[in-house]
Amino acid sequence: MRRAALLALPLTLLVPAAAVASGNKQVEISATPQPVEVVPLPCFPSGKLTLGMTNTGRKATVADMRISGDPELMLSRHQFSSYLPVGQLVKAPLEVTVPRGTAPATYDIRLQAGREQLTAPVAIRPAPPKGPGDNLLLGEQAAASSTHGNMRLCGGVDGNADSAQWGAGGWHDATKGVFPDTYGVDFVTPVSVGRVVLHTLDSARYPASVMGIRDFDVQVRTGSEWATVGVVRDNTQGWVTVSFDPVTSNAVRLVIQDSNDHGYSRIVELEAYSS
Ligand SMILES: [Ca+2]
Repeated sequence: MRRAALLALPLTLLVPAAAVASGNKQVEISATPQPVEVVPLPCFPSGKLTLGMTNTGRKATVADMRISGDPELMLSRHQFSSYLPVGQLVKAPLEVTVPRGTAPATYDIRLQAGREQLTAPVAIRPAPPKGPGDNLLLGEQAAASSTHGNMRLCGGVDGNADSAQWGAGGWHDATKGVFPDTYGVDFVTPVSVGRVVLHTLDSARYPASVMGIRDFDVQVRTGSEWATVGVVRDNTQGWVTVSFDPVTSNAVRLVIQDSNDHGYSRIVELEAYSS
């Protein structure tokens, strides 16, 4: 009888002991910023959240964070697992997107690691206006012939035209020394386009006359047919405006024929307007 009782005792202690460890907040979880803001456009820079786990216990551990959200939210990950040294914040990115047209509202992301829980709010903001005088390309789905691995396809339509932030806010192709390259936007519904503005790379270190786009054609698409509405050659400027008779188009693009270094086609920002 006594031996049986001794055997049973450690087994019954084991399960509560494991639960108590997480209940004692051995792992703290965090999410910044709060709220995270999301604009319901495919290339608009928004919805970037940083998740964190901190081991507040006395021993290193492995933790799993489960990530879920309201059904309107599309999350780039649903789990964050990591080895956690004592006292060290371990971070992971979470991207949140919502379908085009999602109405402004606040939704929730739920984070759970052990018994620790955190609710992070997501604020859906209005999409930027696309009326007369507004940049029709801002945040819309970009399309390119190729995109270099260090760059983002969306970098040329993210609203950031600052050449000093070229690495984070620009685009260039992946085919060094090979032209043409194309970059543009497919519209969800046809719009009238009469002016295109190119911001090519033009910084103190990388002036447009050395690294910028030199030769390019502006094309608009009607149905499935592309038409060239502007031609620029021997450009050395960072900011080039091409105006033409407005065309109701379902897409606009640059066909880049050469750059001043004959290497890459570098776009900091591409804009289009109705007139
Ligand atoms: Ca940009």
